[in-house]
Amino acid sequence: NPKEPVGKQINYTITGIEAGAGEMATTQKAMKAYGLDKGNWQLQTSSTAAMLSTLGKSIRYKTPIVITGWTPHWMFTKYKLKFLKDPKNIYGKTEHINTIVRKGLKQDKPEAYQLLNRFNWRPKQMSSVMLKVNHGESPRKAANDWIRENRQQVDSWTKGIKHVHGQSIKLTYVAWDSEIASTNVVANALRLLGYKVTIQAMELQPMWTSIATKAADGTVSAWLPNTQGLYYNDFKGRFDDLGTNLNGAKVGLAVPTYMKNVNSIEDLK
Ligand code: PBE
Repeated sequence: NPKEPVGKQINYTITGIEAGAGEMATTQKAMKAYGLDKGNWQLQTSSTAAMLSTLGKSIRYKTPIVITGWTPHWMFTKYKLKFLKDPKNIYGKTEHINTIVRKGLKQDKPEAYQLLNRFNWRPKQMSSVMLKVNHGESPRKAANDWIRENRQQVDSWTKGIKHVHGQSIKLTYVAWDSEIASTNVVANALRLLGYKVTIQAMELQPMWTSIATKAADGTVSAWLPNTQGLYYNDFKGRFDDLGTNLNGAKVGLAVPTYMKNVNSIEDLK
């Protein structure tokens, strides 16, 4: 019944993603801050794929839905979505994605370290790789195509770095579209230097652990300062932060634009 309050229409449910995602922790915090925890609101844990499929169905039938959204992601190009205003600034205005490597990498694999240190690109570029993968291209091929089309930029990452011959290196990531794109691009750039690269997808907590315990060499997947801030602080001192590889990411609750009366998280109460 479209005349009912939006909460009632959607069973007071925020459609979430994987339990371990940084955004899920931030959303729990937001629900407290906005008093949604005291009503009957709940954050539904599922998977990104399930969230996107539920979102797709809602859009098809123009029914209301509140999701944990983020960008860069094709959900914002494929669908007309808006982030809900967050006057208490729980999610932060923008996020950046950092490159995090294990202690000792600089000494052990200085060539890889240097490339990882230089790697950076822009949201539009990340989106273009994501879109190709979403249209069915293999991540490795989409990354290679992007590298071929952006040779100058990639050269600026590899310039002057000595080639290695089959040294191995391992990157870890979580299989979100953004991270599939960035990890494959960096993996292929490392391959240009002669590295034998392994990329391994895992959940977020094991990903941070893999760097801290030196089971992996690095990741380009750290959404900060808010989204994965908990992990960053927990593992502080057990990794090297090589700084930002992408600026202008954003995380927050999002709804389809046809939900005209819902513009702020406060409108959910
Ligand atoms: N995300 C997408 C991740 C980072 C990339 C926002 C779902 C998270 O840690 O929540």
